Amino acid sequence: MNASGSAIVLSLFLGWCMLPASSHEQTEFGTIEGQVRFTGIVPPPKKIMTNDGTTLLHNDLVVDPKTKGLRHVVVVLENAPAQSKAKKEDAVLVDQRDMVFLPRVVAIRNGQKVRFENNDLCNHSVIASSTKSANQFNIVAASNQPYVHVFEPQKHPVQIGCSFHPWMLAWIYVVPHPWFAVTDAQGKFRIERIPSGKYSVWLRHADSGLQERQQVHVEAGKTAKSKIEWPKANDGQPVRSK
Ligand SMILES: [Cu+2]
Repeated sequence: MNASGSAIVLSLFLGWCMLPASSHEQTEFGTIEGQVRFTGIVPPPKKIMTNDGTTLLHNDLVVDPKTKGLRHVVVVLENAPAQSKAKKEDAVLVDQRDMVFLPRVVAIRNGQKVRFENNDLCNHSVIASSTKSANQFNIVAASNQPYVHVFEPQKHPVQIGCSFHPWMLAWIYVVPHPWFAVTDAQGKFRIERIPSGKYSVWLRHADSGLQERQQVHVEAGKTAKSKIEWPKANDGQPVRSK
């Protein structure tokens, strides 16, 4: 092969290397990322006396003091088309530990299992409250006896409680597609591989009742940015969503 032949081969090779890993995907999918901030005055935490005399501190609003990012906001593409049930994804753990549910807020896809564990030394129970009968149960959760449940999708979160300890609370959002996220400790979220289109994004914070809808245009290969600021907690009175 002469020098020009080598150059052509080399340029073809480089051209191939520089192609995006999946150019097809980049023409159809986009991303939404953003941050939810609570800029109002965060109320002081509630003191909860447990049965054995220890004190728990709880705040409905978990706000990062540096960024004011609000944790536990569930972000769902409200009008995205329903997808078939998730099959091989691992079960999501909702633990009962140190007299609280951990994590307090969970979002799962239709068909994804939830595994409830009790890692305390005392008995707990798990009460799932919902208007849908498939999402209702009430079981005693003894230590080291996990309970697995598959929830049906519903618009509002399933409320999880414990009959022995009224302060124990968690929320499970069951979404009929994979386009959702829960904000992290800085209030940030990111939803990837969204088919391009216009969406209504529903952001909800179950413990306070704070919520907002945003219209977002997802363009192929691009990242749409979403910024949310909530200046006050429902007239100063956090309200639990039903
Ligand atoms: Cu309990």
